[in-house]
Amino acid sequence: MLEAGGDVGGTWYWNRYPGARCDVESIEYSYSFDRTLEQEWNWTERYASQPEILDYIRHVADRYDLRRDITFGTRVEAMRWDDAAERWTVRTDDGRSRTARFVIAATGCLSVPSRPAFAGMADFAGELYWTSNWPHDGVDLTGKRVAVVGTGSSGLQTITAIAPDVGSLTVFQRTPSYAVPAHNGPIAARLDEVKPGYPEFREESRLSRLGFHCGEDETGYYAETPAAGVRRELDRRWSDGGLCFTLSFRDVLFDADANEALAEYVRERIRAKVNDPGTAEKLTPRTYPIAAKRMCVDTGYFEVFNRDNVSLVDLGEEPIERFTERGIVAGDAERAFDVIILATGFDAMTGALTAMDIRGTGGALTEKWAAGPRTYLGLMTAGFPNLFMITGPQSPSVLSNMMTSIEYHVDWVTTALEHLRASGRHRMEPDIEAEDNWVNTTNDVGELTLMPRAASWYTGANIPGKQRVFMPFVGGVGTYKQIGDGVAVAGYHGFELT
Ligand code: N01
Repeated sequence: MLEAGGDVGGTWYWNRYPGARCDVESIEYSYSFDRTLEQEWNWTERYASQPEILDYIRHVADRYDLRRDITFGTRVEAMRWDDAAERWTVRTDDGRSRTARFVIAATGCLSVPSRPAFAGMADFAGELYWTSNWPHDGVDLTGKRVAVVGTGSSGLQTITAIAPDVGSLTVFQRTPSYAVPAHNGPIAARLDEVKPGYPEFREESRLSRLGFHCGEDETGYYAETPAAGVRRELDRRWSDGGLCFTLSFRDVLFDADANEALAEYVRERIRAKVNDPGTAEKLTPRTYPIAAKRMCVDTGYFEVFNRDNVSLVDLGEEPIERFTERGIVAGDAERAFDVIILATGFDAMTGALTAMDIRGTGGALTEKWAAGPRTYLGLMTAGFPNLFMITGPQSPSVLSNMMTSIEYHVDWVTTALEHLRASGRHRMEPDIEAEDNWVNTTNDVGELTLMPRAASWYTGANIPGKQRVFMPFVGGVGTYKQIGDGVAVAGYHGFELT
C-alpha cells in the first residue's frame, strides 16, 4: 500500500481545520466488516469530530496490523501498463518503481484540493492556510483578524468554530449554501439500541438510497401530499436534523415544485436565524435547486452572522480583485487581515486519478477522460486492464455514505480477484460496449434529476477548464449494489477476463 499522507486517515488526516466533523452519523460512518470491531468501538457523539474519526482509523490500522504493509509519505506519480508482461509499473515521488499485476486506486473523491490562484497571493504578509491541508499542530487564531474564503461544508464548519475566538472574522462568499441543522449530541443511548442488531442495520444501509438510514419507507411524494402534510413533514425532518432532510419527499430531486418547497422552507429558516435582513438575504441561496450541490449540515452557522465581530462579503457584489501585503481587495475596499483561510474545495472525483500519469493499452487516462470520465460501474475503465477504482466516477460514491460505498467496492474487487485466481486467469477489463452503456445510463439517470442544473463540484464546474459532466451515479446505493452483484453473479458480465 502506497500512501501520500504521513499516517492513515485520508480525508481525516489532511482536513484538520477547526470544527471538522463528519455529517453522516457515526453509527453509520464506520466499518462493518468485523462484528467484534463494531461492538467494541463506542462513538461519543451523533456526528463524530475529525480527531475522533482519526483515532478510530488509527485503532483499526493497529488492530489489524495494517501499518507494516503501508509505505507512508509516498505519492504515486505515474503508472504504465506493460501489455506483454501484463503488469503495471508504478513510479513514486521517491524515484522508485514497483511492478504489480493488479492496482487498486483508492485515491479518494475529494483528495486533490482546488487552489485558485488569486492575483497577488504571494504578496500577503500574514498567515495563509487551506482547510484541506491544515497544520497538524493547530493554529492560534485568538484575537486575530481572520478572513475565510469559501462557504461549502469546510467553510461553514470553520467559520462556526472560530467565530467566538477570533478578533474579527470576514467571510467571503461566492455562492450561499443550503444547510440543515445537525442537532449533534451524545449518542450512548442510540448505540445501545442499534448494537444488538448491527448486522441487520448495516444490511438495511447497504440497500438504502444514500447508504444510511433515512426512513425512506415512510416517505411520500410531494405532489400527492396536502400543504399541511408538507409542512408537518418538513418540520419533522428539520427537527430530526441532518442530510435526511433532502429525502423528505421522493420527488425532491425530480420535481421542481417539490424542490422549491424544500428550498423555500430552508430560506425561511435562514431569515428567522439572521437578525439583519440584508445579511440574511445575502446568505439565502436562490440560484440553484436544493440538494443539487452538496447540502451542508450546520451547528449555528447562520447565527454566527449576528455576532458583532463577524461580517459577510458577497463576492457577487464585491468580487475579489487581488490579495495584497495587508489583506484582500474586494470591490472598492481593501480589508486587512492577520490570517486568510481558504476553504475553496477540491478537484472532485477524477482529480486524484488524472493527477497521476496513467497510461494503459491505448494511451493516457487524461486523454480518454478529456470529455469526462468513462467507466464501467465506476470500478474500471476500458484500456486500463487490472486497474480497479474504489468509489470511482459513475458510482454512488459522493452521493452516499462513503463508508458503505467504499466497503461495497472493496468487497466487489476482492471477490473479482478471488474469482480470477480460482479460474486461472490474470487479466480483467471492461468491454467498451458495456462501458458505453454504463456511461449513458449514469448520464441519463443524472439528466432525469435537477442535479446537473447547479454549477457544482459534482459536475466539475468548480475547476476552470474541466469538462462539465455530472459524475456520480444518482440511482442510489441499493440499486447500484443490485446491479453490481448481478454483474458478478453473471460471470462478470461486461468484463473481459483472460
Ligand atoms: O468544498 P466546496 P468544501 N473564489 O467545493 C468557494 C465534503 N465535506 O471543502 O460555491 C471564491 O463545497 C465555492 O464557491 P462556489 C462534502 O462532500 C464534508 O467545503 O463554487 N470562492 C464554495 O463556496 C463537501 O461538499 C464535510 O461558488 C471560491 C467553496 O469555495 C465536499 O467535501 C466537511 C473560489 C468550496 O466549497 C467539499 O466541501 C467538509 C474562488 N475562486 C467537506 N473557488 C462533512 O462531512 C471556490 N470557492 C461535514
